[in-house]
Amino acid sequence: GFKVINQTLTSNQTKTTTTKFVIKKITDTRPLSLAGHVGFDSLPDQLVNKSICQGFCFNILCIGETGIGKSTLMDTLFNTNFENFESSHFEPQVKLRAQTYDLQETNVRLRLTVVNTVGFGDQMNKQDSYQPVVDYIDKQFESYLQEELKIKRSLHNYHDSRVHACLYFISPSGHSLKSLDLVTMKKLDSKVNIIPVIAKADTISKSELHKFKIKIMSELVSNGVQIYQFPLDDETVAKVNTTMNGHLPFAVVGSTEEVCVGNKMVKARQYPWGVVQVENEQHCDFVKLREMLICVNMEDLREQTHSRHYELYRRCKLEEMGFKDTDPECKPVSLQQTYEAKRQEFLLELQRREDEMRQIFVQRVKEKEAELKEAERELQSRFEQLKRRHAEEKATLEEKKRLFEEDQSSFNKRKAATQLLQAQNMTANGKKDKDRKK
Ligand SMILES: Nc1nc2c(ncn2[C@@H]2O[C@H](COP(=O)(O)OP(=O)(O)OP(=O)(O)O)[C@@H](O)[C@H]2O)c(=O)[nH]1
Ligand SMILES: [Mg+2]
Repeated sequence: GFKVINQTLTSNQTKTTTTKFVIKKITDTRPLSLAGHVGFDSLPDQLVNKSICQGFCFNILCIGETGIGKSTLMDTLFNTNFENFESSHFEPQVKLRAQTYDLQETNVRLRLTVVNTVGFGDQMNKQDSYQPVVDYIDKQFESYLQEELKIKRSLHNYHDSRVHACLYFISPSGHSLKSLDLVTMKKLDSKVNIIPVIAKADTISKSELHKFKIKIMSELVSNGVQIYQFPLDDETVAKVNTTMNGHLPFAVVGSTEEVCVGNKMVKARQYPWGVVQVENEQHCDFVKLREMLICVNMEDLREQTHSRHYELYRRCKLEEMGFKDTDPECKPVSLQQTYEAKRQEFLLELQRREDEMRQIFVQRVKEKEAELKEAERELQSRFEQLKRRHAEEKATLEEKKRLFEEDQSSFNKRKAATQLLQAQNMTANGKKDKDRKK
């Protein structure tokens, strides 16, 4: 089982062509015939039984203006009465309302979640009307991813809330798509399987409807909006799916009212001029939608959601977190390696920060020390100055004291001299008087 593969390699440096032989071992698998019945041909049945046992889950998101017929269509599609709340036209923001129901048809259980937009298209500023829808879809992906990333996962009984199909209700204007429709669908086409439907198709004439469908499809194409295409890989449904892809967007009519047509009660809308039968393919595409959405492609919608839309979300999210399958040189790296590298990076960063903080601390201490020294120096110099001034003042005072004492002593001397003089004068005068008396 060896095979020689002739490979031609172009060397970059020499720009010459060299030929190299690679010997590759081909995996040894050979067809063998069985001598008798073994039993693994029951594997598909085992799978079916297991799935029936587990039950199924399907989530539909209905996007459309208030009162465009979302709830009526859901009731008509599933032949039941879901809880319906009429929305007001005065919601300040677009919201989403999700309700989950357990349905059963023969022995198949289906957990169905219907999510409706509330107040879509009602605000004056419709710039961010798509955002709550995007957020809702992402949030469901995120919950699933978080469950997947858990150590103890319980995906087998996890209630998968990811949106499998998005019915986008186009208003039957017969004119063209609104910019809100295009912007919203463009924002969602990589996140969800979009199935556009023309709502209340009984309000538009046959010829107008035909032109309207063509116009919508060409607008979607020219704006690069990718809507869900019914798959062609399964031969058993390829033919019907091809035909149905050509009928998009489906023009639908919803009604829970029953009208007697012939001798049968049928779902219909009754008008003064006639009856629109919901399940009559001459009247609208309701049956086509039900057939495609529920009977033929429900599993593909579920699968596409997981393998395309969720996969994209997961990839972007993990890349955002820094995980990659290959390094810059295109060599494969494992999760473990990325984790180790990240850990190392984190530790280095921690070390760097610690060093930085330590340096800052040392710097601060130095600064404080210098500040204190400066203050001490200032105090010292003030003290010296005061001491000097004190000494100077003392000297001046002492000088003054000395001068004063000098003054005092010279005064005293003069005083004594005067007193002496006075005394001498007095004695001299007394002698003269005595002499005169004599
Ligand atoms: N002509 C016509 N009217 C319809 C159709 N489907 C629903 N309606 C009517 O439109 C009105 C609103 O229908 P709903 O199904 O409540 O619309 P909605 O989109 O769920 O409305 P909100 O949930 O309040 O936003 C009702 O009076 C329905 O009878 C339809 O296919 N054609
Ligand atoms: Mg409703």
